[in-house]
Amino acid sequence: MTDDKTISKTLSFWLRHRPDAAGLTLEPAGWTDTDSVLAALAAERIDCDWERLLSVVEGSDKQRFELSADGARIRARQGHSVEVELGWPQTEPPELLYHGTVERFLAPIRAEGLKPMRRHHVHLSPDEKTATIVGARRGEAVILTVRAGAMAAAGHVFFLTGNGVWLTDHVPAAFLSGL
Ligand code: HQG
Repeated sequence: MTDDKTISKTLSFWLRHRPDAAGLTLEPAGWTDTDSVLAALAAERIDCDWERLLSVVEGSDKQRFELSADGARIRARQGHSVEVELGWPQTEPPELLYHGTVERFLAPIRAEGLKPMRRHHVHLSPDEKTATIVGARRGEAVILTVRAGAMAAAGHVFFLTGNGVWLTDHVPAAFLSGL
């Protein structure tokens, strides 16, 4: 049986980056038809019926996916490289947010701040523990502290996703400590 991680990775790839690879079309807010996703999984010989999909969505450690109330549509909550307007509310950030990265990125971050790289936004964590998990995906985590309150006072805007990730366009190095 296909494991949950394979299903989750396949969904992330299609719903964030390459809907065309599965013959899917995303609506402006990133939604697509759940039945089409199930059909695309079947076409890839990935063993996943509706119950399984629901359990992958609900069991996702980071709550990466969201189903519409009637289950007819599904989307990724964030992390897209395709153009989507997710509509997360602009939210006043706490005084401090955190970003987990690794040593080898510190020199460019010092020079140009945090950039979205291949995503639409810079992703920030509400606490150091979460940032450590994010950074550790790439090696030994280095935690940068973001003076989010000061950024907001300077006119930067923040969005809060349904699964607690803070998004912003760019964090200038002047608002970072730990570099
Ligand atoms: C780094 C995962 C060079 C940045 C995670 C990071 C998170 C720079 C990498 C979510 C830079 C981008 C987001 C600059 C930033 N020069 N490197 N100027 N500015 N970077 O994956 O924050 O599994 O796009 O430090 O758990 O690591 O996808 O962002 O190391 O929640 O659901 O460039 O993705 O969630 O990497 O992770 P990413 P991230 P999912």
